[in-house]
Order: sequence, then structure tokens, then C-alpha cells
Amino acid sequence: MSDRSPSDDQAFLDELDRLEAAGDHRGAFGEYGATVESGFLDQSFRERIVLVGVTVAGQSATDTAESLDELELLVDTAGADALDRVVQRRERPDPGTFVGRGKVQEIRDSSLAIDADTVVFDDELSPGQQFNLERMLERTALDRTAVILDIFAQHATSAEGKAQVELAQLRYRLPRLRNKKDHSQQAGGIGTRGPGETQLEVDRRRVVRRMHKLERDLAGISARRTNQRKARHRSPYRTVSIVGYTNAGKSSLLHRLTGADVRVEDRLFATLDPTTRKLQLPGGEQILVTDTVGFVKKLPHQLVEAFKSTLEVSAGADLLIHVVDGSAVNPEAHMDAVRQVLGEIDAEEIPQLIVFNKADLSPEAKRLADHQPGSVAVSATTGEGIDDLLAAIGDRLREPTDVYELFVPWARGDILAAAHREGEVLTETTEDDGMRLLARFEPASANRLGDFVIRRLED
Ligand SMILES: Nc1nc2c(ncn2[C@@H]2O[C@H](COP(=O)(O)OP(=O)(O)OP(=O)(O)O)[C@@H](O)[C@H]2O)c(=O)[nH]1
Ligand SMILES: [Mg+2]
Repeated sequence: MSDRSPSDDQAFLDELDRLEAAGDHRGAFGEYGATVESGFLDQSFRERIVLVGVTVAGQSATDTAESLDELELLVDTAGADALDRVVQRRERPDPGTFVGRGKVQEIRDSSLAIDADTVVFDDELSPGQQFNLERMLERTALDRTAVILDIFAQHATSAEGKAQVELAQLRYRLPRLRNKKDHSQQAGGIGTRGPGETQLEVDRRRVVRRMHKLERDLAGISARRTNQRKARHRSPYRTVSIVGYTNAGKSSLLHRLTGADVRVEDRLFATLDPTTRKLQLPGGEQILVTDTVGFVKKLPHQLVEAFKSTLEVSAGADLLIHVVDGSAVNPEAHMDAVRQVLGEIDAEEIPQLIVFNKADLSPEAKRLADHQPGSVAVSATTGEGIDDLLAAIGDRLREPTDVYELFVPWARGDILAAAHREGEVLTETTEDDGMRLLARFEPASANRLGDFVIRRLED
């Protein structure tokens, strides 16, 4: 049992071999067709799981219970059954074993009693803690991060999504690779090894090489997307991004607003790839609305890093529609978690329109909206409140305008055209090198034309 993880490593390294071999012969993203499939939980049957949470200083037992409720949902979504819970109150986690030694024994007893294969801890375990726990528990010890990574791996469908998830998995795996006791099974062994290099070092280098390749490919996609975004910014469309906690109803809302055929499911992280649709506001303006990946408490930083290129869509929006499940047990905690991730992707400055969804399920949605100025209560399911939401989106996008002075060189006919399209041009003066304009713009347009803005005129 305690050597299960090294053998998992072996399956994982075999998979890596296959991917590396395939990589040179397939088209652009062909090699991600089957991303590293050895997830952390065994998918061949529903694993039996014990959950473990620690209430540290400054937290209440209720915080821990709510967090474990969520972990139970995550485990279920990942395809396993949480059958028991063990909690402990501690000043801080034990550096060696996360919980105290006596508690480890208790967890082992619980696992034996319900015949659990795996123990899942509610916080990220250090590689050392994970190793010690597996040895003492004589079974697999995983953490919340591994469970979320498994869900993402199962739900990724696009080439980009798969590459992002694989990169996150490798970042998580790298420090956790272990020395195998038996090197003889290792194909290609001695010959491929540098002088004095252990098998572990060889394995690590291969993982790093694969990570670098994924990073390069993703940087390419990100650059392409930036170009597309620039092209879009020259178009008349304002962009709105739907963000929020997982399962809040973001995809349902995009469907309700635009009729988009997107995946709506009562499970966590149903959406990983962004979907953008055009929407006509009651005033006649057309805007672009994007639905994207949901957030969760303790969202693994490996995933935030790996999903940067997807999350950049939100960071570049004119407005964020922050969807909150108004029927959730603790919507404020969800909002805090979302704000934290928005901070990590530099999107906290973008104006937010808060939408309390699922008003049909709970009167809380309306009560919350009444207490939060500028927010709206809706039901994506029944359509209730959607007209108010559309009006609010229009209002928030129609911010007050200012007058700017611009200088546009002759070579940039595209910018002149954009100035006329997006703003109201008041005067045009012909000069030797280009055109000087006075024009009225909304702040977002002025930002987009920022390179050509000389100054903003005071009222
Ligand atoms: N009763 C009710 N259920 C809703 C409403 N909006 C969404 N749901 C349900 O909530 C669940 C999640 O909806 P999604 O639209 O997939 O949520 P999401 O925010 O896109 O979730 P992820 O993509 O997984 O992060 C589904 O079962 C929906 O049917 C609503 O207004 N009322
Ligand atoms: Mg969704």
C-alpha cells in the first residue's frame, strides 16, 4: 500500500513516454488528444474516501464543516464517495503529518472500519506530509488540490483546456515524484542517464521538459488570443465577462441571455472553455458576452497559473457580471473566493455588476440584492429579473463620456475609423504627419485608443 504512489508514478511516466513519442508526429495539438490520464483518484471504480479537515486558529467548526461539505461535492464530482469525516482543531497544521500523530491513528482506524482506499485532506499537503501520511495510513493520501485537478482533467475538452490541465497536473506532480525502489523495470535506464544521475533526477528532467513544451504552446495560444482581442477592440463591441463561483449558474445565464447552447450541469466545473456570444441590449447596442470557468475556495494556484490565458478573457472585459448563487448556504464566502481569484488575475479593478441568481429557489437572492446597491436578483431558469439585468448592463456600460485630444499618424487609418465608430468626433485638424482630433469617448474606448491620446480635456 505505501508503495502505491511510486507505482502510480510509473503509470504516469509510461503515459509521458507515450505522449513524448506521439508529440513529434502529430499536428498542432494532436498530442494532447489524450492528456496524462493517470489522474489521482482511480477511475475504474468508485473509490471509498475518508475526508479530513483541520480547524486552525481564527476559524470556527462551522467553517470546517462547510468546507468539508464542499470537498464532499468535489469528491463526488471526481467520481468517488466520501463515507466518513475526521476533524481536528489545531493552532496550525502539523508540519510533518498535517494532523497530530494520534489523529493519524484515528484516521487509519476509520479507514479500516469503512474499508476506505484513500484519505482526502481539505488543504494542500506538502510533498513531505503526503509521503509521511501514506506511510502511516498505509493508503493513498490526497488533498483538495488533487481532487480539483482530477475534475478539471475529466472535463477538459478543447486542446487548450487539456494542455492547461496537464501543465497544472505536472506542476503538482513534479515535487511529489519519488525514488523508485526497483529501477530494473525502468526502460531505457542506464544508457539515457548522465554520470551520477539518479533515476529520480532523470524523471524530474523529463517532466520539466514536458512542462516547458506545454508552456511554449500555451504562450502561443495566448499571443493569438491577444491579437484576436486587439482586433475585437477595433470592433464596435463592448465585452462583458460572466464570472463567479462554480455552479452559480453562469452558463445558464449566458443561455438565458443569448440562447447559447452551452453545457449546464448540476456539477462543479462543468465549464472549462470560454464561450462568447453576441447580445443585443434593449437600447439596440450589441455587446459580446463570455461565459468562463468557475472559481472555488482554495482554487489551486497551479490551475490559476495554467489557466491564465483563459482567465485573461475576463481581465480584458469592459464589465464583469459576477453571478452569485443566491440559494447557497454562505454566498458571502463564495463572493470572497471569487474576489480573491479576480485579484490574482489582475481583474479586480474591472467594474462588477453583482447578480444574485436562483431567485426561484430561495427568497435570499432578493434579500441579498436589496442589501447590495446596484445588484440585481434573477432566475436564469424562469427568466425572472432578466429585464432588470439587461437594463443594468446597459447602464453600467453607458458610463459618462469625456473629451480627449488625439493625434493619429496618416498610416493609422484604422484608428481614425475606430475613433469615428466608437466616439463622437468634435473637430479634425489636418497636420503634416497626421490628423489631430477632439473627440468624446467613454473611458473604455479612450483606454483602447490610449496610444494615440495626447490628453483628456478638463470640463
Ligand atoms: N433553480 C435554479 N437552478 C438554476 C438556476 N441557474 C442555474 N441553475 C442550475 O444550477 C446548476 C449549475 O448551473 P450552470 O449554469 O452549469 O452553472 P455554472 O456557474 O456555469 O457552473 P460551472 O460551469 O460548473 O462553474 C444547473 O443544475 C442549473 O440547472 C436558477 O436560476 N434556478
Ligand atoms: Mg458553466
